[in-house]
Amino acid sequence: MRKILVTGALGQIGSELTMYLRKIYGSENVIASDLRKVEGSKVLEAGPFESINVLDSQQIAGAVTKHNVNSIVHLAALLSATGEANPAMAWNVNMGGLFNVLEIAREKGCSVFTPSSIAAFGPDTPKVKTPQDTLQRPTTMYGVTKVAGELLCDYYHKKFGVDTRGVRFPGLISYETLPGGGTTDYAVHIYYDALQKGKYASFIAEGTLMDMMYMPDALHAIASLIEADPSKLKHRNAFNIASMSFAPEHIAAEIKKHIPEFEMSYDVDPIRQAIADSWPDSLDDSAAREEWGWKPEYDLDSMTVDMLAKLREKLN
Ligand code: NAD
Ligand code: AKB
Repeated sequence: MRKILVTGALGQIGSELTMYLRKIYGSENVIASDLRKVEGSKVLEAGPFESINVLDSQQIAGAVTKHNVNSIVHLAALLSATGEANPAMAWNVNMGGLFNVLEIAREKGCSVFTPSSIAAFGPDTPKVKTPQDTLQRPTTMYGVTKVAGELLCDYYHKKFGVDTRGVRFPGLISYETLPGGGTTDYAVHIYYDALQKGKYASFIAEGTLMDMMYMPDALHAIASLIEADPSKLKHRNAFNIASMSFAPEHIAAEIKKHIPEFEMSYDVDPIRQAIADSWPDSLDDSAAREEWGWKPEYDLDSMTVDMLAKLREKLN
């Protein structure tokens, strides 16, 4: 039986993934952990929780031993915009945390899943249908830590036999927990503002294509890859996965179909725009489809219907 420790479990992905994994493996078998506590979080109420700073390897090792953990889902990290505002901290948290997790996994025989990102690519990478194996020269500190993290995970697999796996997530869109300081956050904020204010000023410019994904597909991807047959995996860290690619005007037009009075304007943030401009427009996810059967369910149309319905319930 899998006993999973989730780091960064109160963030955008972790707050949903922890509950999703608890449904699959049982509440007592999925231990949530984070640096902070979020009042009223379902994650804290519905199962075990440990306060863990991933920069403190003893805290991680203590929880692994205490709960007989054999699988670590490592989510604690700083995202792109926060990382550009504080590059030294992004390096420390993203690389230091991952290194600690991998060392403990090696010592205690745990498997590790950790997400990479479309941020692992840079301006020199082919922009359209970005291949699985291609040039990776990112120009953000976040991207640098993601490429280095992919390499480090592959190293621990090849050198020490640690079962490391990961995906390159696009921007994730969800209604449960707000995103934590990324460049793709506009595609979440727009739904909140459409419902609450009837208008939204996008910090990303018209025409800027980026890959995006609805959270249910992201959760399904993680659960599928964790259980994928290792003999079928030619790649490990990390798989391109994709479901939709759009620019701000496309998501605005989709929202307008449901809220005709919705108006979008632009108030472009040069820092986040430069980050977005350095990332691919769309990824080629054929390796994930071939090696572990990746297949998304949602497109922009079906995601928008579901997001608006779920957010209406939440905000009322
Ligand atoms: P988030 O910012 O929403 O959550 C991160 C969590 O980590 C927070 O709850 C924070 O308190 C915690 N944390 C930060 N520093 C910590 C530390 N030192 N010790 C322990 N916990 C700490 O991030 P997220 O969106 O849930 O992202 C999780 C992972 O997925 C990250 O590796 C991120 O790069 C990756 N990812 C996310 C997206 C996305 O769109 N959300 C896309 C691509 C990749
Ligand atoms: C960010 O914008 O930083 C994240 C990501 C794509 O990694 N959402």
